[in-house]
Amino acid sequence: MADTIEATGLAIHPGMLSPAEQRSLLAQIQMVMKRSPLYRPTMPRTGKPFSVMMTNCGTLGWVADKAGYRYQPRHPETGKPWPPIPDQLTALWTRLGAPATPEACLVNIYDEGARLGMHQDSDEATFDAPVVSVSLGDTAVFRMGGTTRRGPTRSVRLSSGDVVVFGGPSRLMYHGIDRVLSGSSRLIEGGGRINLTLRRVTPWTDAAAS
Ligand code: MD3
Ligand code: FE
Repeated sequence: MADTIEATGLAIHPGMLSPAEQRSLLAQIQMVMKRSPLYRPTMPRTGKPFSVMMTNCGTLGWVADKAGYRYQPRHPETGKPWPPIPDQLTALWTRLGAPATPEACLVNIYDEGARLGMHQDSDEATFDAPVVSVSLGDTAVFRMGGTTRRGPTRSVRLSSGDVVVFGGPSRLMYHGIDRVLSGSSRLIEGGGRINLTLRRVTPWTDAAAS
């Protein structure tokens, strides 16, 4: 059962993944990163580099470069298709009641000092499915606001094994990562944090029930 379920459609599941599940998921993601190397995205127009490194798995991956933000089926540097989403993550998506199957899994890598400014996720062609976030490694200070850029925000710590479902109105809330607490987890050799976000990018069709 989720620790926090709100009218906003947000559900926080602290420690949903056991240490063994975290280790097996980390091994799967390390294989993804071998096939699909991390790259450093840049801000549209300015070309300013992100402090977060990224890659993806799934049929579509989110990329950022001088031309803009978009989803595409291939890695921007290798030109190869993204590897498939590990079964453990697809099973988690289904277990959480999310629809159809996830199309994109964005892998965000935070080293000491990396952060992610407040933003809204709005590059998808549907907002009807939730975004599912899985945290591995060092604890992050996550900031969330409302559905407009201004207004009150609150801060929540996301630790290794925590799973958050952003559905309903919370799907369009502003959010960011203020900082990562280095040395807070021993999961990842050498430290750091990995965040996985599972998403639908395009609408799906429910199979008709007779
Ligand atoms: C709320 N990632 O990839 S996870 C992102 O920890 C992103 O790497 C952060 O924001 C990270 O876009 C935050 C929590 C999260 C992810 C996606 C969301 C919250 C969200 C999408 C919609 C609403
Ligand atoms: Fe986001």
